[in-house]
Amino acid sequence: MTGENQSPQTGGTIEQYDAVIIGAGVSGMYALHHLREMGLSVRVYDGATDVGGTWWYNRYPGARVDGPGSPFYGYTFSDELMKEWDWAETQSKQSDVLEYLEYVADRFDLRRDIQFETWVEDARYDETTQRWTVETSTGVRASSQYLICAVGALSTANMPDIPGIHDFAGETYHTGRWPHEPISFEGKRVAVIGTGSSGIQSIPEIAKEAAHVTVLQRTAQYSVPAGNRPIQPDEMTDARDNWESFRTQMNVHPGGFPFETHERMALDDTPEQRRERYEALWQRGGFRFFLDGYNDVAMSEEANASLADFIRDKIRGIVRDPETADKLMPEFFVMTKRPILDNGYFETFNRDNVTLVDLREDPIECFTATSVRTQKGEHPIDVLVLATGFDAISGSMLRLNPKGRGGVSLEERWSDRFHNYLGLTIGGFPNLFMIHGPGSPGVFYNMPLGAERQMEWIGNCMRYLSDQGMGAVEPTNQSEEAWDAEVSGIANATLFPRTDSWWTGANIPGKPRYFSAYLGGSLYYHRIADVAAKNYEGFLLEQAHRAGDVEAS
Ligand code: N01
Repeated sequence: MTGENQSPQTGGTIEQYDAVIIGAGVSGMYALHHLREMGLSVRVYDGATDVGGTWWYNRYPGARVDGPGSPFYGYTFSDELMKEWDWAETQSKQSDVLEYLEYVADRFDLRRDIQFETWVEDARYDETTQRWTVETSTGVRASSQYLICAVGALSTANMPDIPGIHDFAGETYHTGRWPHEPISFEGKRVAVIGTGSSGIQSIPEIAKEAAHVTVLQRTAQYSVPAGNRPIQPDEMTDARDNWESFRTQMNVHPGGFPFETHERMALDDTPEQRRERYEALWQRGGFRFFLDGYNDVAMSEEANASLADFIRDKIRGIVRDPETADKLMPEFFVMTKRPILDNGYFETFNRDNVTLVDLREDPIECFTATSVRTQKGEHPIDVLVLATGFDAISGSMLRLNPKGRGGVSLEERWSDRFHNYLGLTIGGFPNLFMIHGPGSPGVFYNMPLGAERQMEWIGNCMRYLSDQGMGAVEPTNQSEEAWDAEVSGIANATLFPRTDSWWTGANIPGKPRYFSAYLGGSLYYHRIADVAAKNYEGFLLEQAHRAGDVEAS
């Protein structure tokens, strides 16, 4: 169904679609392709000028894939796409990933159904029509039976509220909102706040150019060498020739990658064996340092300590000044903040033009027009880089703040907890689906593959509703509670919830603090398939008020 109607309230026109998708990043692009293939009319809105989402925004120096990388960070839905695209490096740089996504947009003619530079300002559900109405920044209004929120798990920038920060008269950039024109650090004094992935990727690059870099660190981090290297032509050939088998492996692997799994436990090995194993993995580098080590590191304090000690020793071995090395010692359970991959981060502290300030012993007091003032001194700066992360996982849903049944806002519904079922749906918000939202594996899974698999489930659910003559679907409170217990039960068996991190929401003041991601890996996809096989167990289905809303093929 597609077309235009008059709005009964305002008299303005409302475009009519089967589905509206918010976000044209990795998830939204696939959602569009998939729903179009189903024969639905679809419109995508995105505030950016082009596709890419997180890869469009995060252009800071040194931005690269910082998980298990290419050629398996990408879409799997098209064999042709896999055959056509050559990845250059294992840890693809931001511009390469963006180029890939632009190619996908061209290849599947996605842009014709995407309206860019259009921010969705409001989304409301109408119980009588069983449809969503969205209002946008350009004045365009649209009505659709389904609302797909592909708003990104790491999209809403966290702007720190530090006294005087707005008085700072120099240049200020957030890594997640990096300008599109080149930024020169030549001859400038730069302060970087934040030592998560974005800070740790960007600091070595900025230090190569700037006159001086002051790193303002609140929490020292574990980071391992990214091990980035060119992908050899025979590796691409192998990936293509064996694509079917790789894809099968990806679908069963807990993180969505074609790697062997193992049952090895750190506490079964001697300290010498453990060191040997860690050393070999360190030399290879990359995210598999964490995946291929031992299975009990995220569960047992003792196993965790063996890995943490190994990395701390590595830092001591790299950083020449012992006082600086001390400040760089991480103290939390390794892996319970997002593991970080770097390209010479610790080595950067051996440069003459880099100073580390440990904010735990020397906190920021304020910014002035020309400096950042800490308790122990003043640091004159020309540029401030905020690598302060995101209101992650739930933040972009809350920024959208859709209004569901009875006009209840998501902000109200999620005031205490991110209530959801299967990480896909929210009670009181019929026909709204999330991709990579709370309650799903999200950032703990290969994100393009996860988006494809969630979207396939959503498409099947829509098809089921249409076949059954149903107009709306939403979860019951009981199914949300049971899902919450399942998600928390899995997380609480690990060390993850015991550390303050963006995974637990602890980086955002006032945010409900708990671990909301599903840590059961590929088990998740069995769980959601099982619910579908049981005729959408745990959901309330409502008869269509009006026939023919969806004509799924
Ligand atoms: O954000 P973060 P990020 N005063 O939240 C500090 C993904 N990613 O953008 O740890 C002082 O990890 C904060 O300190 P603390 C990746 O999954 C992907 O770096 O809260 N400091 C922390 O050091 C990653 O994990 C890619 O004590 C303040 C830092 O800022 C996720 O995005 C690239 C502060 C924030 O670290 C987020 O990474 C980059 C304050 N007021 C990131 N507020 C690619 O794949 C915050 N901090 C390309």
